[in-house]
Amino acid sequence: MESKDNKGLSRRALFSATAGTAVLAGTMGPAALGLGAAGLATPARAAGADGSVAPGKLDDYYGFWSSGQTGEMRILGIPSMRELMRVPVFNRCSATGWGQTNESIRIHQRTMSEKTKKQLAANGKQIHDNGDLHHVHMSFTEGKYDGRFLFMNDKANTRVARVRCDVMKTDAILEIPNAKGIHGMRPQKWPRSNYVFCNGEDEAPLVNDGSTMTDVSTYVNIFTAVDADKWDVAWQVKVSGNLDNCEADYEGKWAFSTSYNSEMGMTLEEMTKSEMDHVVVFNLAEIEKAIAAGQYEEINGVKVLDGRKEAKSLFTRYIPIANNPHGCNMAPDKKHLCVAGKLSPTVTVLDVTKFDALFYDNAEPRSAVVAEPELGLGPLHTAFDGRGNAYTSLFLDSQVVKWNIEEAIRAYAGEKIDPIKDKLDVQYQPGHLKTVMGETLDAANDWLVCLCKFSKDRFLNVGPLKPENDQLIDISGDKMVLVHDGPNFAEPHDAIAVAPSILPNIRSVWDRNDPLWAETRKQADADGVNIDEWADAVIRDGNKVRVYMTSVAPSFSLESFTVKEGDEVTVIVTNLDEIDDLTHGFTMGNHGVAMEIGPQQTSSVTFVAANPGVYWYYCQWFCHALHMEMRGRMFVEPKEA
Ligand code: K7E
Ligand code: CUA
Ligand code: CA
Repeated sequence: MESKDNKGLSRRALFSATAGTAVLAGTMGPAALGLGAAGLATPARAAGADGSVAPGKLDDYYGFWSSGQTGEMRILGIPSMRELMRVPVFNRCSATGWGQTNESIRIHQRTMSEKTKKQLAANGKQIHDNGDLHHVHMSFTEGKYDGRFLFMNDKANTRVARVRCDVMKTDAILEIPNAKGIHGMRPQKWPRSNYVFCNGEDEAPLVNDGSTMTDVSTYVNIFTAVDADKWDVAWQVKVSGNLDNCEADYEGKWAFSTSYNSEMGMTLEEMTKSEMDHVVVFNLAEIEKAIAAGQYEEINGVKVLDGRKEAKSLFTRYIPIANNPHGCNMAPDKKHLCVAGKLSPTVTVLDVTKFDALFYDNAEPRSAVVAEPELGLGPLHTAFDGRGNAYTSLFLDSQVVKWNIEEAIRAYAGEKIDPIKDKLDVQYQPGHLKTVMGETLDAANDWLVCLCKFSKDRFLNVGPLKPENDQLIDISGDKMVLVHDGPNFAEPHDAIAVAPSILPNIRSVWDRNDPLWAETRKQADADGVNIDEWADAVIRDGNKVRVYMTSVAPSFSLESFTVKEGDEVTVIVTNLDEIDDLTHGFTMGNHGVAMEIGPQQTSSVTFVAANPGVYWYYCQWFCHALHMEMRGRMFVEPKEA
């Protein structure tokens, strides 16, 4: 192993000369702007009246966007709506190697079931590299965002994931057993996010072994509570009907889910047959009591309770709601749950302080309804400001309607009063909408983002597949004012907006001992390679070869290495640069291999070298004036005949 340090030479020789090379070298990151890791405190309001943010100015808020069927999380600035970062989660990322590096594959596989492994292996794959990421929510402490984690669901492959806010990288994925199609997902709000609640949307036989499709009486839907710290399933509850969106309260007593298929129908006609569907209320204390007392059935290693109607348990109550309801959103008044009707023009307001009576006094389920304003066609989701107002998206009317919760309650009680304050046309057909911090006790009164499923005519035509449209609405005054259109690729599904003061500890450089590559480090230790300094090593272990190299701009510590045809090659790269934004990459030419190595990060990737010859590897993240020269050769020797 040789040891050298070319850091001083390269930086003096190539960075100091002109500002031009500094830009090329990527030093115009946060460091150059005078913002260290702790430099992102709440800025003085940056935006102009129209939401514009001048060049060089920072946004007032972080926006965390789910991307639907793209499977990643995105970070936008609010109000500029500039896209700041993409965080791969359930997708395969060409730039970062997410879904290909050993570190990311371990995260994918840690909770993978044998069935999934078999399915993947049959298709020559190690992981699911697609996902349908509908919802992203931050962890809470006492009803407020705490800046620790972001949680998100994968409807496509029945998973949830966790992103660590200090580095904005996915650090855990959980495949949920028994349930099918995780859709609604919410972290607990009080006392903190000990649980992440997950709705299984799709009905299936609980023992899904191919014995029947037609006997629908064997079909069940499952509500799951994930232990957010241990990243395991805490418990599950079987329910009647399916589960769509979910929400948590501000007292730590309840979780709620909407169901559009109380009919347990298998066709569209059957699923929309009833006038009424329902909201399920989950009683957390009763569920935890039964789990602690061992009154559960164990299915696929998970503790499962029966909360179906016929079980007449204290785990659940079913509140009838018209008609194929969708969003359920808890107001920051800690008291009111707003359930959007979708096929009904109403939002049903439930007073959660009346829920004890449903469980313990046999109260009529609809006795918890305190308002049901008629708002317009296709209500999907509701957001809140800090002044008692609610904002509901109307999918069919293509509008946002602003209404006052207290006035809706008074109107329901018989007073002649119109709770609707304003309606605004949006373009077009909105799904989710979010106010700043609006799903917390810190709900703000400045901006609303409305995530429209269609952008019809708002942008240049780009072919049969069109962008969708995130619209920014100023809600500071009495009237809502549309200030910005933001085209977005599939799909601006849901979003949250978070003040930078919640996230003071975002790192700019990795900790060398980050747990994300602990296993890789263990292997390096076993191989006697010190990956914390300029080093290289080629370790042969049968037909497995581990190639260690470090990098300092603009060099890899290995200019070439040799393996044999058919070897399984693992390349482990450690980026020793300590400078903000100095990310290197490793791409192996003609091998479908590429990964990101951030400053002080270790990444590794494994592939089989199937064809003899010379192959160049190179750094694919622009890092230096000599970035193009940051490359080396792999020689694959032919197998001896
Ligand atoms: Cu409304 Cu998947 Cu959030 Cu769609 S759910 S809109
Ligand atoms: Cu290192 Cu580009
Ligand atoms: Ca229905």
